[in-house]
Amino acid sequence: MKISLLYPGFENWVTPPLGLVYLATFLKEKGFDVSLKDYSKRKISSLEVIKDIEGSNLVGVYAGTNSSIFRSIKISKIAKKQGLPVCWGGPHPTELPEIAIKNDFVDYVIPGEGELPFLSLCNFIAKKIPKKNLQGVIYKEKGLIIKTPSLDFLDLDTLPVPDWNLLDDSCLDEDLLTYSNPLIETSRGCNYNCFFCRRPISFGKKLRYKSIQRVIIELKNLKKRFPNLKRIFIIDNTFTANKSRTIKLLKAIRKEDLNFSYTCDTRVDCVDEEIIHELKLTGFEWINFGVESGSPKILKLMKKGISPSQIKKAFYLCRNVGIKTFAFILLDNPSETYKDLLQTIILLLKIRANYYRISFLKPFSGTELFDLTKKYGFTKPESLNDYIYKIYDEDKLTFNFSKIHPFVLILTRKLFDTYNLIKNEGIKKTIIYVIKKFI
Ligand code: B12
Ligand code: SF4
Repeated sequence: MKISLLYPGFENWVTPPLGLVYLATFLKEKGFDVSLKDYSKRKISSLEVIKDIEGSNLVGVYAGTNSSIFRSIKISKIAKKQGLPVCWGGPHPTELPEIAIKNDFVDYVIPGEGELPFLSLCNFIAKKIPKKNLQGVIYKEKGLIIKTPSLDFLDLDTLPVPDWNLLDDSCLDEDLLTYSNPLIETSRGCNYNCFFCRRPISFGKKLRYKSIQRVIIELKNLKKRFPNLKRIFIIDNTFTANKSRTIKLLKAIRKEDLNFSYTCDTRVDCVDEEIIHELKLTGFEWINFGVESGSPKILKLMKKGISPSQIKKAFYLCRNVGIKTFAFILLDNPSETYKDLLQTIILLLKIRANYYRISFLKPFSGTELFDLTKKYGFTKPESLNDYIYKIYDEDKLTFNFSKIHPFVLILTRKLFDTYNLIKNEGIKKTIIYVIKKFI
């Protein structure tokens, strides 16, 4: 039985599909013949897809939450035309399985963690189990949508080490070999409650860690597969959430001759002087923080659980040791006023991040934010077209939940985007100094 896993990617850049590498490795270990194709950095051609899925019994497609979904749709329609069953997984069907399954080019949907449910689907297609034994899979039958019982979250150490050799070489261009950030995951889940976030809903509120030994094996494997690799992006939701485990892991990494530089995501309240020092020693070049807002009122509304002083401290600690900082900010929050925006701008100037990424709030289904925005007339998307209109581009200001004029919000974003382009640190410092004088 042959399974094709297809990653739509983006037309202009490469991001390695870690989720599909996991699925492919897992199924291969279970004895299935699996191929993994990544269509990044090119237009999707029907001929290429048809060739790739030839002889397959099942096609699995990653479906994301932004414009790449159009590419997932295209791939799925091609596969369907070839008479093959199509299964969707990834962030979009995880959030809105009932919309994903409505598409006539999708036969099965697997929300959330994919390994065990996809195995059950493959076993069914291979006629090893009856349909009634499917688990964690949603499908259509006689016009009805059938939801099978969901499965418990996995113990990550039971998964095989991702086999990066399964990744189709066609996307491994210069970017990946020398510059881009292959991903590594050392934990899944998140035990925080930020009101806009689906992560704890999709992957569980309990943090599940891989053993330290296991993470080291994965890092060594990456080095073997991509010998010129320089940077690694650790995609855990909050890499430093458990201080003692993080420090043990960092010390273990330092014992190996890996010579990578690293980027991770974490929270400002999950770092202190000691952790930052350890991260620096291990080769961390960037830390991405969810700053979200400079207004205590908005931070409270978001249930972010952090304060402006914690934000300032975390950025100060990083700057002090020379780790670059990336600040994620969310604007257009319900009840956000000009005063809140000003507090945010002042905080952003004070923290002197190396990069600012301003997004406009988009309510994902199932979140507390989603319930709140119903009061503002926001409704759940009813169809894929509705979803695409409402959600797909976080950079667009589709709504106006705040009390701030859209022009001001867009201008704020544009100003920080422009600031990001300035390479000279001296010029940046002067700009911030001058602006601070005026406000
Ligand atoms: C790396 C990353 C990216 C990278 C690359 C994504 C990639 N190659 O997968 C880039 C930079 C492109 C990116 C962009 C965006 N991202 Co992003 N990204 C991540 C990040 C940090 C890691 C993704 C990852 O590898 N996870 C680990 C793997 C194992 O999980 P996974 O990919 O979800 O795969 C599992 C399941 O989803 C499932 N599965 C996946 N594919 C398939 C296919 C089939 C057939 C089946 C059965 C199952 C299945 O099985 C896998 C194993 O269990 C996550 C946060 C996180 N920690 O996961 C955010 C995250 C996925 N991104 C998010 C967002 C919002 C975006 C953007 C919309 C941002 C923007 N402003 O444009 C875009 C949209 C991209 C897209 N196509 O969806 C959100 C999604 C929110 C949601 N809807 O739930 C997340 C959860 C971050 C967050 N906390 O909000 N992202
Ligand atoms: S934003 Fe980050 S810390 Fe907050 S719930 Fe989501 S993953 Fe967890």
